[in-house]
Amino acid sequence: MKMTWRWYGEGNDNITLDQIRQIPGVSGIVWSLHHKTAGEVWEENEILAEAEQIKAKGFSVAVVESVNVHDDIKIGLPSRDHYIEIYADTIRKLAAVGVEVVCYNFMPIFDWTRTNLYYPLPDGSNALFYEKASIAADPHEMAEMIIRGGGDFTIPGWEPDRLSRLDELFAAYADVTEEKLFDNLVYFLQKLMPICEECGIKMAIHPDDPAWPIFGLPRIVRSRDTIRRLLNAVDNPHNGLTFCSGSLGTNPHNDLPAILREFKDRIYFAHLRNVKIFDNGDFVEVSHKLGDGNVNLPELVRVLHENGYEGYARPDHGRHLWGEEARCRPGYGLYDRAFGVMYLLGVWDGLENAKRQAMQTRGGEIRVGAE
Ligand code: DNO
Repeated sequence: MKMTWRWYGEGNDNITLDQIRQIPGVSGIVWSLHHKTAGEVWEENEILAEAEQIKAKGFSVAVVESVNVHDDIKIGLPSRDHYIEIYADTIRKLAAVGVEVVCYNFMPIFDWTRTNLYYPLPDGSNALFYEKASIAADPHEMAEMIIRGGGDFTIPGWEPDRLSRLDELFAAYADVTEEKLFDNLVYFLQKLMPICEECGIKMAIHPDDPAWPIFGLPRIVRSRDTIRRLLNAVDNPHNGLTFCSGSLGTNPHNDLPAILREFKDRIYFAHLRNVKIFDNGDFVEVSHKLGDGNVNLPELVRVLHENGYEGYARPDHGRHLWGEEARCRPGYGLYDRAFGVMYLLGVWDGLENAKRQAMQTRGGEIRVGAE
């Protein structure tokens, strides 16, 4: 398992690469050109400049999160082929600087959705929260809340310019059923696969967050069955998954260890975090520690270890600690994510030690047996 850290780029993140270097075990930066809107061309020199800056601090640039997919592709409009060509062009350019995995999502209009970005936790910290009842309300209101909550930073998937066209977008998606959205995703992936094969990029779709339809919009990557359907429909190793315990874990019926086992050969990136689900289905993001939420992270790390996981992982979101919410991106503060890294690597290192010891013991037994 290669540990990574999501960084939004110089001037676009309150955390610096020098700070990240001091978190033990982080070998890669998960990056993107965050100023690009979906469907925009990524220029070679921009990609190179970002990658060079990250590499100069000793990090790998192997994972990009995200290259956003244009709505015309998701809706299935005739213009989609044009946008798929642009996407393919970006993929080729990314491969040239050492990118191996592209994390993306296929959620209509919104990316991850929360109703409160600073929900107070009993320990005095605060975190992202989702309240089912307030989602029934006007999406405009929620969009404004999230944009406001981002403070000086724009939040990927919640860019003000896209959201000013919210009504237009909802109208465009009016006929996009779950089936249509699925077919459009398959169409997109089938077009991309030859390019991915040629340049070695793995596409790793991010599950829908939360793992159910919202505002009447379909969501199609939300459970073991829906993931299986997608991976089978485009049965190519370059069509893979970002396993996100925080997204899939919002639905307590999702058996996370079973998902890790079943798709072990197609998981290239893992977002490992915890959520606490309330009795009414609302949920809040909590620390990585066992017992603080509903996700059993030590068990997930154990299954990854048992799978021989060699892909990338990151601690994903964290709570905002010690007042850092005044300056950090919602969900992307420094402290809780750094704790997350150490927690996850602690479990992993323990498993590695146990494996080594077991091998030594077995080696001893074999020697003794041979005497
Ligand atoms: C949330 C992230 C998602 C993810 C996208 C991938 O913090 O995990 O926004 O980056 O869904 O396209």
